[in-house]
Amino acid sequence: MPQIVLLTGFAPFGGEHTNPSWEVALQLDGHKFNGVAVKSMRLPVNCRRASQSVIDAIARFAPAAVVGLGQAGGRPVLSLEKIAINLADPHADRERDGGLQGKPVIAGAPDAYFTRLPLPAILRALKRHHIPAAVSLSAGVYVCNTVMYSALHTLRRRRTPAGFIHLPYEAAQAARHRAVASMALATMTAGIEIALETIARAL
Ligand code: PCA
Repeated sequence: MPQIVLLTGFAPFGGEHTNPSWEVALQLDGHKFNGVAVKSMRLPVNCRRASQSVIDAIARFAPAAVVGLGQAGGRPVLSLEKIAINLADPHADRERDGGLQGKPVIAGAPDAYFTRLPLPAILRALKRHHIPAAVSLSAGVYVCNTVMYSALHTLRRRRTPAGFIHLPYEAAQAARHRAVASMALATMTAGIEIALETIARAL
């Protein structure tokens, strides 16, 4: 079986008509990086179901790497997530104090995992190509963090590279909000291609 990298994106949520994470993942589906083919998958915006989908996909495809993408509306740059925590609040998108009602993503599992993506190399490559990006120390407590945590926990013994990158709103979304950060979809797609190239080279 050829090696694959599992690339996940999400359905639209919070009143949006699109989610840049799925737009980008869909564009890259089937692309090959260093002989590793991208398998893109759209996840529901639901902690329990998204977590189960990722765990099932890892069992089914035995990917060489897992890269999750998600929308972080309002963030100005590509956010390379450093940490996933064992806390999920299914209402975090609607509540100002998201996290207070949180429950473990996986009961009895460790409090947190660090990403296993080569963030310094990815950040260097993105900067070289003039794509705005930064390391982020919180993926939140909602579905994105849940997916990142589930992948890292599932793959903990295999040491498979896995991690998560949050994307800003795409420009067309931001046009419907008032003064909010955004990025062109083409720039985000180019950034994720560079990240995948860097990950595939390190496999
Ligand atoms: N972003 C949300 C969930 C789905 C998405 O694209 C998050 O940051 O958790």
